[in-house]
Amino acid sequence: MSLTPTREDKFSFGLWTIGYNGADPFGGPTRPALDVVEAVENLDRLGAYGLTFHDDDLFAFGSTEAERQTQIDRLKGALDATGIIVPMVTTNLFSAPVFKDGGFTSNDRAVRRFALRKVLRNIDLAAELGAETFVMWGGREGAEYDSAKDVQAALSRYKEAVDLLSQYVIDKGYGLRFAIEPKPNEPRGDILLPTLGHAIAFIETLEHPEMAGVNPEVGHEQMAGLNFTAGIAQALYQGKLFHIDLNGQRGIKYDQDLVFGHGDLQNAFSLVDLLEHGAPQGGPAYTGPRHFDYKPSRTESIDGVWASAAANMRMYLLLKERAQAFRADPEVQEALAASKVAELGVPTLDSGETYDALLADRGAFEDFDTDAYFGGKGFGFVRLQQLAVEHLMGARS
Ligand code: DIG
Ligand code: MN
Ligand code: MN
Repeated sequence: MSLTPTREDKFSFGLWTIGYNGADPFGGPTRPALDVVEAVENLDRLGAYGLTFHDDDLFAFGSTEAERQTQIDRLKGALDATGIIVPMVTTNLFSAPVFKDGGFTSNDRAVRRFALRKVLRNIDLAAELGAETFVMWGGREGAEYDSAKDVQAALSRYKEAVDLLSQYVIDKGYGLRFAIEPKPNEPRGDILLPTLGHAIAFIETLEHPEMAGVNPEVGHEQMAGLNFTAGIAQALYQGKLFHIDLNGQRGIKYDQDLVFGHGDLQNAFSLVDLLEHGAPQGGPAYTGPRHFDYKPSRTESIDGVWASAAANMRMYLLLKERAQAFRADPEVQEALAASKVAELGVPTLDSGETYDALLADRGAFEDFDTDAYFGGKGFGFVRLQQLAVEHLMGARS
């Protein structure tokens, strides 16, 4: 397997990631702004296939019509020249002061109407550029104080917004789907729809739930202490993994947005194994973009920025290679069988078996030997985990 990224790997990057200038709450920029044409040309050079962006990444909030169009035309020129595509577009409803209490769920109705107009316009641009996914990260939707936000009303307003935008996409005939991106906190003390579980539950309340899925980010679920791979498995189970934000996070702390795999490496390994081999028939469970939403560390020069972009893709390909070896290892297959992992896929009831039949089956209860599980019938999970870690470490091939 090659470790050189190709378009077929479907690696994409946010313009705001490689364009991150290093500014944080405790210090100003350490790097100059990155021009979109330079970004596209370098992503092409590194082997990526896509660029994503917020409207404000491409043209500053408050740009004139001419300034906005100039940037759009420059982006289009770079895309035409390189073949890089725009798989996803998203809207910045979190940076400008007007959004200080959010966009769709600001307590200020006029701000909510402005936010809807900003997104409607950005949907047109997304469709014009051929994007398939429209991400909505409600970074400012939330509160610091419980009494300041009627969460039930906020959910109603969020539903109202997504229902309107969905109807707009339907009426326009755009090939777009929405992907809600959860995050538990930061920048708000508590963000609405904090985990992918909350988001999936919310989607079921929409008028067009089939048009909405999730865009889970590794670090965001892990900021909440959750297992990202298990969450992705549920998103796949419910047919709602419309997009994914890959990065790294080292425990429950501020959103680090590290290079993919530079945080919880074992969970990154199991995630790649799931994405690449987790379909019921064993094939890829997810065929969408492998999108990196990370921040090149503030410490890096522009050379370090491109090295970090390459690192994301190399980490994914190395983990994909290790996952293939893991699955191909006869001892792993034997350990999986000993751990009864595939048996969980067997229905608990026989085909057509009723609860009456179960109640009549003495082997299921009256004659079932529970004592055998004391000191015996071990599952061998630790052996299986050791094999996985050894493959991850390259100690087995
Ligand atoms: C942060 O993780 C968010 C924003 O960067 C953006 O709105 C979204 C797109 O993936 N991720
Ligand atoms: Mn993040
Ligand atoms: Mn993200």
